[in-house]
Amino acid sequence: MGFIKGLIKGLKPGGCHGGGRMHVEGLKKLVLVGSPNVGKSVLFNNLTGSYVAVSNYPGTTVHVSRGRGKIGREEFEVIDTPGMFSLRPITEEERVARLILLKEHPEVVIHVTDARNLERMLPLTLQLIEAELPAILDLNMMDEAERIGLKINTERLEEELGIPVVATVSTIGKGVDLLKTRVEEYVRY
Ligand SMILES: Nc1nc2c(ncn2[C@@H]2O[C@H](COP(=O)(O)OP(=O)(O)OP(=O)(O)O)[C@@H](O)[C@H]2O)c(=O)[nH]1
Ligand SMILES: [Mg+2]
Repeated sequence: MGFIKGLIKGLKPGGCHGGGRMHVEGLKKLVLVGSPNVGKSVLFNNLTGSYVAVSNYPGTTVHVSRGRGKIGREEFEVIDTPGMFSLRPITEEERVARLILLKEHPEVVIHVTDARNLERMLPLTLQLIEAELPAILDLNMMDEAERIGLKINTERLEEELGIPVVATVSTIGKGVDLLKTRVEEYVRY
């Protein structure tokens, strides 16, 4: 997957479509990415307070939500991106999600997945790692996964991937505190 590094090198920072003008001054950025319908927006609402802005990404009709959320002692700008399957964009939504990842220099990228379909979702996790983005894997919808008898060994997955892996049920906030702790650790080291 060396092509991803090629993509990054080919992108000049701070170009005309960059998120530069949308920066909330001084705040580190936490970006949520993942396939459509996996719970990114529910998690976004869990992580952010009441101040949320929804705007079109410059030059597109794609909506991006930005909010602020405190994790540990630090406040982050939390960004909810449109659903993406791959860092190689096909749709406009994927193009926007990729631009946010590559141009806004997030401190943390949470890859939100549907734990029931992990196999289908792991390729994007691998692409994020390959692109050297600071990724955390969120196995969301664990309630549904457990209901159909799925068991996932998160420690083993962490070892194999070399990134933090956390299980959540975003709709009831389960696992979200642990996810925040992992973000805190990630940013600190
Ligand atoms: N059972 C269960 N449902 C969840 C969980 N997280 C999210 N959902 C539901 O899944 C659906 C999709 O959630 P969203 O947060 O809108 O998903 P999204 O990833 O933002 O989707 P897009 O914006 O289309 O990319 C909603 O009906 C949520 O209530 C979870 O952990 N468990
Ligand atoms: Mg959403």
